[in-house]
Formats: sequence, C-alpha cells, structure tokens
Amino acid sequence: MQDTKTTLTNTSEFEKEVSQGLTNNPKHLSSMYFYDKKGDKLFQDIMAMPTYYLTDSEYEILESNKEEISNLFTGFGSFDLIELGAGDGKKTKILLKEFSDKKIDFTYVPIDISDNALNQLQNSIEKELPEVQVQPFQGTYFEALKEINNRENRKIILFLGSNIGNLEHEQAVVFMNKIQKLMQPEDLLFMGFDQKKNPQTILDAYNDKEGVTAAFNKNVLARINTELNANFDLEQFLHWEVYDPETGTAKSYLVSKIEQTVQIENLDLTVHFKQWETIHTEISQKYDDEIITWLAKESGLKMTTSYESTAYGYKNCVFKK
Ligand code: AVI
Repeated sequence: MQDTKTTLTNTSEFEKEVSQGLTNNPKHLSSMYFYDKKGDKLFQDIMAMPTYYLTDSEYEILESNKEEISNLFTGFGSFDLIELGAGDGKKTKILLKEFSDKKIDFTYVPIDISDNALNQLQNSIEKELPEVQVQPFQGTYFEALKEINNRENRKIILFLGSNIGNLEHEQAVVFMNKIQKLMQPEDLLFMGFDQKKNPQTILDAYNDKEGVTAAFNKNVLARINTELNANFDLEQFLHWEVYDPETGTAKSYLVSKIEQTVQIENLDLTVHFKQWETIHTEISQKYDDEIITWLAKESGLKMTTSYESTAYGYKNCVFKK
C-alpha cells in the first residue's frame, strides 16, 4: 500500500482525473497514476528488460561521458542537483558516484510523485554513497517547480529517461518554459530524449512478450479498484500500443474486450464500455533534432551540448537559458 501522505495529498486529484477521464468520449486516464508501490516495481522491471532500450542507452551515455558531464556541472562551485521524476535513480548514481569520488560539493534533490520510490532511493544512496547529501521532495512535476524556485544554490536540473515524452508537445513547451524562467544564467537543464527509430523497436519496447508493460498499463485500473472501491476485471482489458512514425508518438491504450459495466463506489459512478471501446492512458513521444530544436526555441532555451547513443537512438541534451 502507498503510505498515508501520498494517499492524502493525491486522492482528490485522482478522483477528479478518474471521474473526468472515464466520462469523457473517448475515455482517457493519465499515466501519472500508474505509479503506486506495485506500479513503481513494474516500471523498475520494465527498465531492466533489454527490449526497453531507453535505460541502457542513457546508462551508456552517462557512463561513457561522466568525466565531461562532471566538468560541465561543476564549473561554478557548489550546486543543487535537482532530478525530476527520479524513480530508482539507477542512472543518476553514475553521476552521484563520480561527484562523490571527486569530492564535489553538491546536494542531490530527487523529486518524484512516488513517496515509495523516494524512500527506496534515499535508503539505497545512504548505503551505497553515504557521503552524498540527499533532500528528497515528493510531488508532481508542477509542484516540483515550486521546490526548484525555493532553492537558492546554483541549479543543475536533470530530467532523464525521456520522461518529457509523457507530455504532449504543448504541455512540454509550457513545462520547459516554466523551468527556463526559474533558471539563472549559470544553471543547466540536462534532459534525455528517446529518438525516432525503427518502429518495430519502439513497439517491442512498449509491448513486451512477458506482459510487464501490459500489467503496468492496467495498474491504473488496479489502483481505481483498491483506492476508489471499483470492480474492474483486468482480464477483460487488452493492453494496446500504437506508434506513428511520422509524428514519433507512441500511444498506449486499454481496450475493453467485451461490453461491460464497471461500478466505482467512491465516486458513485457507473461506467459503461462498448466492446472494443478504448481508454487512452499514455503517450511516449519520440524525437528528432528538428523537434528538440523547436522545443528549445519555444521554451526560450539554448542547447549547448548533446550526447548520443548511436546503438539505440537516444540523446541527452544540455540547455541553458
Ligand atoms: C516514464 N516514461 C518515460 C516511460 C515511457 O517510456 O514512456 C513509462 C513507460 N511506459 C511504458 N513503458 C515505460
């Protein structure tokens, strides 16, 4: 179970999302709600699968460029390393270790919607890298902006894992623009962007044969069952992934295999599904240089450096205001 703090902070937002999303036509639910204790574990399992090439790609970029990245980050003395959507921090630990070995003065501020993920991350850093100062912050991306604004030290903001891809372009521009406005001239934004590539590779990453991604997608229904007293039969929904190679947008759906009715007691809501009706749950945008340049320009950011994993088609880019 999630701990009380998260449940109390997010329940009404979750209720609002579910009642709006399931009464709209077409139906939708936000992928933000995939992540409870079980969802966090499923996402960790996804990241460990070779078909989900994003993790290995970024790991390779960080590992092979850690010295140069460290020099880039540490040019101006002490700083706060603020990570949006930190998750299990596995890749970030490459940098944390590098900074710690070099006795660099910094504070790591992991931000995540999941309290559970943050607790695990803090415990693992205390064990593996005890000299690193950690100040976790639990909240959504938009709550994270307030936290960023409150910090006075020089800021290096990490947004890894192509997490930006879960936002539509317009939302991504709004978000990156808000970050830009909070940055000082010496601050940096370091982001991961999954690239457009062979469409089959993308479909394989989001539709693994073991069914882990399917379980992750369906976890939003499992959460509605436990947290809002509903009776979704997860077996009666199909995980479905589509990828449009023209726009670079991968979309996840849950498709109702049969005509069915679901009761959500806490919302006093009855939801009817026609056979093959969909719930759109997630977008995972893939990028090319033109889109990244456009995003930066629209957000008022300048790209200063980028690192590429050619094996998998993945980029990390550094932006300044
Ligand atoms: C967190 N986010 C960047 C992942 C992605 O690739 O969109 C979430 C995910 N969804 C299915 N697999 C992984």
